[in-house]
Amino acid sequence: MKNLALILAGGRGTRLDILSAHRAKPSVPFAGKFRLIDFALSNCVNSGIYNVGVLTQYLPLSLNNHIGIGKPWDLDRRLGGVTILQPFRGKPGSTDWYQGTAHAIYKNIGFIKNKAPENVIILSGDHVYQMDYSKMIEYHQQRGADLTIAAQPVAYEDANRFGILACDEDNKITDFVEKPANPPSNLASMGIYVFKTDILLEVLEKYCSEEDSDFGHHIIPPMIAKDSVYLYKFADYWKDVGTLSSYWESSLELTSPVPSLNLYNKEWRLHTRSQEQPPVKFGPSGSASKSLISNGSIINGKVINSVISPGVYIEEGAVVRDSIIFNDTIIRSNTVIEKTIIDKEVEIKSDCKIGWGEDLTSNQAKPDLLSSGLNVIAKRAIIPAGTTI
Ligand code: ADQ
Ligand code: ADP
Repeated sequence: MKNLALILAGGRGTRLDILSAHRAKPSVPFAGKFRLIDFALSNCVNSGIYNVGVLTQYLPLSLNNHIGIGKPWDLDRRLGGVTILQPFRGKPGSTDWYQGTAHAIYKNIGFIKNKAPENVIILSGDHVYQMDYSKMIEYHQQRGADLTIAAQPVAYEDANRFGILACDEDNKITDFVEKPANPPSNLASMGIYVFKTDILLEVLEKYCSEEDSDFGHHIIPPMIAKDSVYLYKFADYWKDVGTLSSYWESSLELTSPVPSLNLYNKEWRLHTRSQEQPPVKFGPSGSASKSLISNGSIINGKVINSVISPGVYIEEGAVVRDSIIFNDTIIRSNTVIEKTIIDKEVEIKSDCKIGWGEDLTSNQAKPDLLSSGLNVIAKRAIIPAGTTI
């Protein structure tokens, strides 16, 4: 076999707050009918990589249900298949639990050896982008690289949440520092790695311990000194939706006339598991503008600049603006929702005003949670009639 993709889908997405409180971050819904991991899985099949392992750890139930045997992505073992790789025993803190990204791969050396690929491509399950991995692999092989890292410039103010690298004129990486407090540049690793398989196995054996081991801290820096590590520049749209505000912004960006991410590209389809649902239905006073509305929804109120998942019901007189609503949520009559993310199966009763309460924008105590000015309502919450939040 030529290439094996391993998708890291286990980290705890704490900065996505209550959206990832009961599900792993890669299974957080996105763009109405998709989940974050659909991007990595679809990129794999669209790049001709049909052998995929998904490494799970934290709250894998929702993710396991979603991936199943991989049929929506054509990964149902006709050409290869998707394998869900779980830690062997399930208690946080036990030695079987994956300790870090490299440790998670290290624990699956047997799986890699068994598949015997030429290259292993390591991906994150929570990034939003469309990328042809086959081009990166081709580049990696042309260079004869041991490791190739995809990278692109990020906003300077965000650079401290990424691995930052430097390279020579030949694109050989000369320096790498994981999440530096004072980033020397804004050229960020996308956390997408192509390894020559024998080198990967060698460095895992050498640098991984039973302690926390991850690529950014323990594998890449020593490799740069010794092995041939190359940079692959990726210029197209890519987002690590690490915070609630970046999640909200990248979701609503999809409602703009020509978004940077094209979900309608027939050459690069985004696949997902979805239920059969009837068409979207608008009542006599129902309307939607600049919005994504998913199947199975009934809109009797007004939706403006919002993303609506399948099965949402919005009653007459209700207004939803600049918001994201997940599956099967009900918004009762005359309720007004602004700048709010509402999880699944929530019911907001009549005459509520959500997003109208006290402005916590200036609260810096929990900057990721409160300074965004966003409201988030947890799965299955019921908000009583007349509430203002
Ligand atoms: P982060 O994304 O912050 O930075 P990390 O939290 O280690 O790095 O997670 C990488 C991915 O692996 C995430 O998708 C996470 O959910 C998953 N993951 C983490 N631990 C795991 C485990 N034990 N088992 C399975 N999956 C696990 C990384 C790089 C940076 C780079 C950014 C780009 O370390 O150098 O800049 O990605 O987003
Ligand atoms: P999400 O909110 O991300 O969509 P899901 O509904 O996909 O989450 O994930 C929860 C799934 O797990 C549901 O199919 C639910 O029926 C199932 N589930 C939840 N809790 C349990 C449980 N304790 N035992 C078995 N299945 C469960």
